[in-house]
Amino acid sequence: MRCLHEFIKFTPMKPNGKSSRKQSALHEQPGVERENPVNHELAGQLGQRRQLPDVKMLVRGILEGDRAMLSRAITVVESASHQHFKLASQIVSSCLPHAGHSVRIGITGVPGVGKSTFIEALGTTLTQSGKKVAVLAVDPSSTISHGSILGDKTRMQDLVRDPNAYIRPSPSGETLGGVARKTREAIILCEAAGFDVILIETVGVGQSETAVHSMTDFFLLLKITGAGDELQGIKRGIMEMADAVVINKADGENQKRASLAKTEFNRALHFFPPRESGWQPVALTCSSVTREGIGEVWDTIEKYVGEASASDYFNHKRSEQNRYWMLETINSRLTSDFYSHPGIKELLSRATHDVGQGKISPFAAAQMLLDAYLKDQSS
Ligand SMILES: Nc1nc2c(ncn2[C@@H]2O[C@H](COP(=O)(O)OP(=O)(O)O)[C@@H](O)[C@H]2O)c(=O)[nH]1
Ligand SMILES: [Mg+2]
Repeated sequence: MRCLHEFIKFTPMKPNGKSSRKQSALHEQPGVERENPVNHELAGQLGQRRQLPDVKMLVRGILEGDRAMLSRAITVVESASHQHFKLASQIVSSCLPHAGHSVRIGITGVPGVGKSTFIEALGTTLTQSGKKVAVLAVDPSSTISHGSILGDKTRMQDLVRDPNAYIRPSPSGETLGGVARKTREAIILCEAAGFDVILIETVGVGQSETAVHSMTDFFLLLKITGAGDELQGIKRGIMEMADAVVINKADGENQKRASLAKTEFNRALHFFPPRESGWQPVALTCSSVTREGIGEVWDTIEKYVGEASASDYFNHKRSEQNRYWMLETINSRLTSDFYSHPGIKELLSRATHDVGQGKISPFAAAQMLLDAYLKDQSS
């Protein structure tokens, strides 16, 4: 195989002297313990079982609704290990024919708006009516905090103990693309395990809302009332994605303001172009504490599902999402392959410097890097 350097005239960078781990003021002192961005709980679960789990056994367990098996399978799906990659793909493929029979609901809103409390309220309302509810999360910020938005399970005390509910925190130590793909696969496994409603919580960080929107049937934006300027500061894109805006904490003294905000949102939602689905997004109020209005939120979701199923938009949207995720997977795989290529890493660092210095145009540099990569792939 020919080396990348043969294709590009860049002089290779001087190798860094590996042995020169000089002590300097900047050098990290020994004894400082860094938190590892690996989900210890999951790593532990996998570590305890040196042997790879049996796909047939896991799939059988999932189809029987065995949560322990479901958890183990999701752990495999979330694993970054190469060994598990093939296994994960086999599990997902085996579950796929049994998946799809749920309502997938995305829930977004700024931290503190009451997402977890709302999920507890909606989730328990649903399980009381005999539904099986799974709660998943897409939280790119957990990469930084090493935690998870669902770490606050204290807000979901009833749901955590509910035999008809399953709560899975967001995989940590991952990019948004990684988290999103894994969550999408977890949805399939939960559906195969017989969950009727999948609630996916996310915070408005980066592109996480777009990612969750592209894997759900119904997208719900949670809001609280402020100083009467509720519409200010909301990203237009989020309003365009929302199938419902739910003003939470409509209790006590807040009730009146919440109802005013509802009117304001309903008016604003009418100004957006009609949806492909034909659905007119609505604003509602609720209190996740007193649970007033929670039933109406569910009625709205059911109404949407009924209308979208009747017009076949429901299936159409899911097919579109599948296509999107296929392309997204290709894009992310190609991008990560390109950037993690050892030869490219070195050339890229050189090119970045030269482009910065104006020695070469950005387009010419990009072209050279891509040519080098593609030539290396075909040789
Ligand atoms: N009064 C009132 N407080 C609420 C309501 N929903 C959530 N909260 C409170 O708001 C705070 C943040 O809630 P949490 O569910 O953790 O928000 P998240 O960060 O969006 O998940 C907590 O103190 C909750 O008790 C509600 O409907 N009414
Ligand atoms: Mg929360």
